[in-house]
Amino acid sequence: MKYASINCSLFIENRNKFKQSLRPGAMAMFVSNDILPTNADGSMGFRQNSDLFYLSGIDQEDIILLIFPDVKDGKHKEVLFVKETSALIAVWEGAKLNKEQATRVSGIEHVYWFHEFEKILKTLVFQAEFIYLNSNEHTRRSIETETSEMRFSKWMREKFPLHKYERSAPIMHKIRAIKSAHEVELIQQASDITEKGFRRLLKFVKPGVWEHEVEAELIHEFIRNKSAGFAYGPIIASGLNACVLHYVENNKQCKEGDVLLLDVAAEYANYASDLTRAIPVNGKFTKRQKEVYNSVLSVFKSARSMLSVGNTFEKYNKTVGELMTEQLLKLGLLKSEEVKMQNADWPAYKKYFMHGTSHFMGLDVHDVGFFNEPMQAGMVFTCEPGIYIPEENLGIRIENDILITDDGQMDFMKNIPIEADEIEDLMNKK
Ligand SMILES: [Mn+2]
Repeated sequence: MKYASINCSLFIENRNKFKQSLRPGAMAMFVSNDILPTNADGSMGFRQNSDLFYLSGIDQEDIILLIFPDVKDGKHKEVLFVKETSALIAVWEGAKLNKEQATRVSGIEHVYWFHEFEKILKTLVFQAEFIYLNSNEHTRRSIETETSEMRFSKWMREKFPLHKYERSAPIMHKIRAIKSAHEVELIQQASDITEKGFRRLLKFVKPGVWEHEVEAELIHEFIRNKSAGFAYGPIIASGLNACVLHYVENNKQCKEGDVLLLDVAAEYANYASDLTRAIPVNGKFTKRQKEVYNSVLSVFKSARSMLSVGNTFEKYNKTVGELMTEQLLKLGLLKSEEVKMQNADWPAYKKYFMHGTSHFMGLDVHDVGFFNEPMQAGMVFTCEPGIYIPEENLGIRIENDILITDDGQMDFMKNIPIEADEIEDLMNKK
């Protein structure tokens, strides 16, 4: 891991939040993600299961976390199973955590080797009335392969078919949606690394550079600042490419007169940040580009101020849509007739702004949380309106990450240049 070690009080606190929602007599288990194979003896990079990381801080494979608050022996209230490290593993892969280190990272006293799991489980499981297992309940998940969670869940149900099984995911979604001060700090660190990358680009981008060269500048800046890399697949889209919402090829040349859309951000300690900016390739927006830019910026600023305690997504999305409609009328992209005749289920503005304005953000860039509940202090959302005009080779989106506080909101990206003039000035500074 490249990040500085995290105080285990974060994970102790997180486990306490989780335990409060368990039914009496319940045992819960969480497993680490698999390392997925590619070809021959290759594998994909490891990314920890976000819930397991949230509850333990352990960032390696072959881990099981067992939580059993009402256990009779008192000693096994929290147990961690970690992959047994050895001299051989140390030589080939680098040492894995030993038991003492696993305790230091997680704050969990009782640590066993992974291969001892079944033996210990058998001594505990028949005391448990309920067994909580985890699964990915993200509404936009798309999973073709059997995850370690699904495999584990099958195995448990086969071995212990008469227990009552419960889902951990709804509890995880509820507690992870509210970020603690410690998590806010980590997200701020990710955002600050993103800022460094963006400022580096302002000096780098000019007509003739390639989108992939821009990507290379960013990854260099991110990794040298102890990020593991991009928090999500970077979108570096010049001109018309910006109108492809999930453009990830990043292989075209940036041309004189184009606007370059950058949806690029660093992760830090598994926490995401999520930034979008649009900059003029030659350092100066045309009058029209600036008009569109300022329209998006004005919607962004109003939308950001509406991310506040008690607001609902239904109201928020409706108001953002109205603000966007106003701007599109002003830009001559919509006609008032069209707006009057519009279908309430697919309002006219959707032609130019077809995606949502906000999503939860945290350990996952599209983090877990419930959109049908009112906004609460501690929630972190992106704010990302955009206008896409393929006939003008122009797509502009502006996105910052916002923490809802008791008395308003805090913008993690308040230091990242956002005004058109400031961006132009920085691009033209020698
Ligand atoms: Mn986003």
